[in-house]
Amino acid sequence: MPDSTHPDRRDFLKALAVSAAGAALPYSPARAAEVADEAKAFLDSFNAGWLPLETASNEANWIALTDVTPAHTAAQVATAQPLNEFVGSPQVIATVKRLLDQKDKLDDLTVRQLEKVRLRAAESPGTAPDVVKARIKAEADQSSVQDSYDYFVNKLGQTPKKETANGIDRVLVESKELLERQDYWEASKLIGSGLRPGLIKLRDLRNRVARELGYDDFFALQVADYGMTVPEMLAQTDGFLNDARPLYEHLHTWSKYALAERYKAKPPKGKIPAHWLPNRWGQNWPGLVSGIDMDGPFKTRSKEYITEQAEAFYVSLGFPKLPPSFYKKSDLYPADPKSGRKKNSHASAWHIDLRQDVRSLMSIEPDARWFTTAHHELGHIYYYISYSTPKVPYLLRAGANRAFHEGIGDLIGLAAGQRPYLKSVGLLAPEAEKADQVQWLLDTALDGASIVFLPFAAGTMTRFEADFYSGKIADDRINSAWWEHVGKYQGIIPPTDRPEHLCDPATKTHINDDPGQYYDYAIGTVLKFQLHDHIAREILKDDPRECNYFGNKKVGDFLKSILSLGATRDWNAVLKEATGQSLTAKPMVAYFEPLLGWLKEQNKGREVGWS
Ligand code: X8Z
Ligand code: ZN
Repeated sequence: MPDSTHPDRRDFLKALAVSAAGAALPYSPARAAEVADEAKAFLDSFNAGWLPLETASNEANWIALTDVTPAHTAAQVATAQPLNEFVGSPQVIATVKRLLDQKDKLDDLTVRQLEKVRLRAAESPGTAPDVVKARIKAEADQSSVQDSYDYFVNKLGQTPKKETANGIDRVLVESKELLERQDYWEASKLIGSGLRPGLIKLRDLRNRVARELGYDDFFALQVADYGMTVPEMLAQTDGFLNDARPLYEHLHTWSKYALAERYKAKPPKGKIPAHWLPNRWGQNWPGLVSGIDMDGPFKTRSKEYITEQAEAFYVSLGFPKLPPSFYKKSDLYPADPKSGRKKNSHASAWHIDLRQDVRSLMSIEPDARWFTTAHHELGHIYYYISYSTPKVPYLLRAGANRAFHEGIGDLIGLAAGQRPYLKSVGLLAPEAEKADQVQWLLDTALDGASIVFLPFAAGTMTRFEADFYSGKIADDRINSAWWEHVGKYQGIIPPTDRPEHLCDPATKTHINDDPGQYYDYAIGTVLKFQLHDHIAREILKDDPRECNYFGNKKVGDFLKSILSLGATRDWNAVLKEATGQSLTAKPMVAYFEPLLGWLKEQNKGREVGWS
């Protein structure tokens, strides 16, 4: 196992200690070339020390999430410790600061790398070693509690029934019985109370870490990766919410009536009860449009088909086939219940060595949701592959920003969800083929990363985490603050009281193990429609609502031109050069324009909204 006392790394830290003090490399403003040389030498040695530690830590994390055991969690902690000591060493912090203070003497690529080192150091500042150590342990413990959790459904008068996350999700999509729905919804929330103490502890440790290098709080540190402040980020996400609000309110009202019919119940006044909706958090509402059954065609497909067909889409655009190691090393299917193995149930993509070792963790079953998710994950994987070239320094092997990383796979998911393509591969049921375009748009607006998703991503999640880390939410108000956000942004209420010990926000994976970053998905959603609009109109010369990327190498070249840059360029510039525009929700709103008119007609005489 690598550790920071390895002789090479010791030398590196010693040399830095001297240079940070300014003794070994005296600085004179006139000697810009010397500053550049020093920066280069620093980055070379940093990479040499960091990469093996990063790779070992990624590998240990992978094992800990795909096979949750106390030994694997302990190994995860043991491997993260030397990595964090190295990247956050006080000498690294001092040297990076001194070099960035002279950034006018450095080229853009060097500055960008140094900024990444600074952000990475800020996650584990060696100036507060005990806090960093405590954080590593608390992060690993929280993940292990989450990932080893067994869901149980409690039905009145019956012994509790063990259920998988996939099983709960299926009932929430398919069941028409409100009592059963409530049992399953409540089962999905039972995990929260056990995660509450760990989450509070993590909030405090994450904040203490972030404040060490001068960030207001942990949320501000995460936002800093965009080169933005928290108020700037919130202004941006609020802007998306405003743009989507009229359509969301109409979808909310329409869905309320459609669901009431489905459950043979009266449409509720105002907000929608959470257990009525076909997703644990109400983040997407699939399966509401009659005549559009997206799951049907998958009933005759194998689970292997899902990833292979997603790969085929990328390959048709000119991307390479996935390396054989992807299939060998990934963990794509639910764990065999007989094996007793526990694994994280959320999908993720991994770049283990920042070179060719790419993997995905999923629990694929052959259905529409996993089909979309597989396209999303392969978007991350093809991003990794595209920027793993000598042109992109290891420190910049990342998305133009994190939202680009999230948006690319969703873009291909949106393309693979267009009817001409689905028909060509036999995934379009005859009834869905005949459906009006407006019905198809309705399904798209309700499902996936789209209109219904934005109030959750840009509203509930983003605002809750901003408030949680800034200290606006007292410890005895966590659950009530969560539901205030859900009510305000999504127009959803819990079926019954949700007392404080329950901790419903902790039922969302990202709150525990991907914190302070959910706006990535909101921005990724907006970006997806912007890129899609450009591809359809400018490259395919086709209608954005009924087009087909499959097999189009020009589309592939366009995407590769973005992906292969990694984080070597400013994301605003990349977007502007690619689409001619800064980030804007206009193409998304325009995409659904025919739907808004139709919904207004449908909702005539109904009270729209929930305030
Ligand atoms: O977490 C994900 C991906 C992995 S990055 C599956 N998504 C968000 C979620 O599930 O909440 C994709 C859409 C939003
Ligand atoms: Zn993702």
